[in-house]
Amino acid sequence: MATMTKTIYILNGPNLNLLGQREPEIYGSQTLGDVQSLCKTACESNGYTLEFLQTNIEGELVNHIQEARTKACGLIINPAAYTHTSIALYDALKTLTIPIIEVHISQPAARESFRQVSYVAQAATGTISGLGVNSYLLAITAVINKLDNA
Ligand code: CA2
Repeated sequence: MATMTKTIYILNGPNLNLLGQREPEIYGSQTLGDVQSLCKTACESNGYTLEFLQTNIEGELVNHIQEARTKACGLIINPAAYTHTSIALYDALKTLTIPIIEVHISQPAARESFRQVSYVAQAATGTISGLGVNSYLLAITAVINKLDNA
């Protein structure tokens, strides 16, 4: 039997490289580097490898999602503003058969009207939002539970 890859992809969209540097009242004071370290520890302590990426470019997110088709056993994505606009991300995510968890640091449902639609949610297995950077750790638990109970 082929061995299943044990790599979890975490993709981050535009402006998340600024995490911890602006709007701490909405997004907290931890940096994306801090989030990456927390996620690495959470994955490795459960026997998984982490691939953690950020890009401001929509097409690069599409490329990473396509890469995940063969290289990942689960995908976690914070698409940032592309959540609310991107049919390209929706189409790419629909080609995956692995668990997909959409994460948000804030709670878009409690924010502006333009954040009330998520194209990504329509392709995701589940969504975790509003829990600060802990949303990422809960998403890792969700992916691992899905895989271990499959
Ligand atoms: O709450 C989230 O995680 C969001 O995905 C963040 C996006 C927003 O467009 C989504 O509606 C919800 C914005 C990311 C911007 O990141 C910044 C980080 C620090 C300072 C300024 C922006």
